[in-house]
Amino acid sequence: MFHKTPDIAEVFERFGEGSEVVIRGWVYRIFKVGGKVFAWVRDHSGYIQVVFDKSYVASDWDAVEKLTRESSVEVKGVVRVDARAPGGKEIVASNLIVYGYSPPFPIKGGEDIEYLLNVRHLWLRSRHMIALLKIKHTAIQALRDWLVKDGWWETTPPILTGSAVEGGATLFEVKYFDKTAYLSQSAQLYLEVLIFPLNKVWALTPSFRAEKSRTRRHLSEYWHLEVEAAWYDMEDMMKVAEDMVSYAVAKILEERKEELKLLNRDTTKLEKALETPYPKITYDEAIQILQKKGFNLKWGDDYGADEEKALTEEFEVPFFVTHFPKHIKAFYMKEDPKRPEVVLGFDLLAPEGYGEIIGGSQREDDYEKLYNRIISEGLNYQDYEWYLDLRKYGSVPHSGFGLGVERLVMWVSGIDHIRDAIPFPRWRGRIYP
Ligand code: NSS
Repeated sequence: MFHKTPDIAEVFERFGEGSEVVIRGWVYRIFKVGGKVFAWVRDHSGYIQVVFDKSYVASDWDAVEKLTRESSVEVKGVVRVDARAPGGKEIVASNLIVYGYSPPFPIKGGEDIEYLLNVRHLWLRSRHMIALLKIKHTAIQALRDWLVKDGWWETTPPILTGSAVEGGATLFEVKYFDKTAYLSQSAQLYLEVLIFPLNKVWALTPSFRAEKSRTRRHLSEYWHLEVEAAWYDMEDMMKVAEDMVSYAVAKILEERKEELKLLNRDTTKLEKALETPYPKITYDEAIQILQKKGFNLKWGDDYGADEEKALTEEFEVPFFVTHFPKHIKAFYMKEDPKRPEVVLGFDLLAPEGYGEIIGGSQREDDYEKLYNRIISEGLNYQDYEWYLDLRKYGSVPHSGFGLGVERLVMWVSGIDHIRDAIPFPRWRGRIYP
């Protein structure tokens, strides 16, 4: 039944005065002036004004009069160039087919966030959400393009897992037949396995974190792009991170101009992220900066969103924080041979208050050291036997990182909450729709 009709954007691009077109979409706005009915019809590509004039419309006029917002329609008509129409063109309709009328739409404008979350399945049709969905598409495509061009293998690690990567506190348990399994927090350990057959690997998967508190930047389910490579040290991996991020920002600036404009994004700020390398500070320096700014922190303390926000005031571009104290970081991070109290770990923080978008490290590749870390963290050694095997059979220096796709989208789009960087946000208390 599908016959191809032009996208609405194509009507603006390819169809001149007098050409006949058929378009399909949803009524976005409707108003009646002097016996005529004006409907703005939208599809994924944009919207166009359709003019229904009784004397031109061959189909039932009643169908036109009954049109409502969000009715799904097919319109046949003739293109007319008219400066008064949005975008400079309109369609003078000769025929209308209504696929589905819509009762009064539950979103009229001005509703609060809680309400909009409950009608999320309908709110996703808004121009705001369409812009964000498209920016995310372009972000993912750009990241993938970069990796493919640079020779990385895409892989498919599992979501149902037997052990924690990022600590037990945020694990979601699942009943797995007569056992307990967990939803993946990170594909990292599996990607570490896959570098032995494939050298340089990546995966884009959902990751799950049972975050207890609601914040602007935490979801309980998010999209995680993770990379892992044999023979790469921490510096090599930081270069991958900055090249990938700056490439994605460039693509979004180039291909999503309209959407960034609709979101009122100040793109001059974003353009600064095109230039690499990004600045690097150590954890020690970060602590000094924070102390000067009046934070009550000492060396060895972990820090959170407020501190990260304060650090971002020092930079106009994304920047790295490196060499964290061992005890605040995950068991798999390699200890710095020059300074055993710190690890070869890094975060990439986005400017303008956004904070961490990437977390990564060089991995501990020494069997004994890793074994001891697993034991001293109180982890169950049996759960990680297979992981330790990687340090037994041809261990190799290697590194990797994880990028939170919604964190990237949030920053690039300039939105103040992560919820609109994902169509169906989940956090504690919310699993609808
Ligand atoms: O916990 S991370 O910092 N690191 C890892 O999971 C590593 N195992 C990744 C790796 O090296 N392969 O998470 C990585 C990123 C982090 O920088 C955020 O951008 C994002 O994942 N992240 C989140 N996004 C949204 N919501 C939540 N709750 C969240 N947690 C992490």
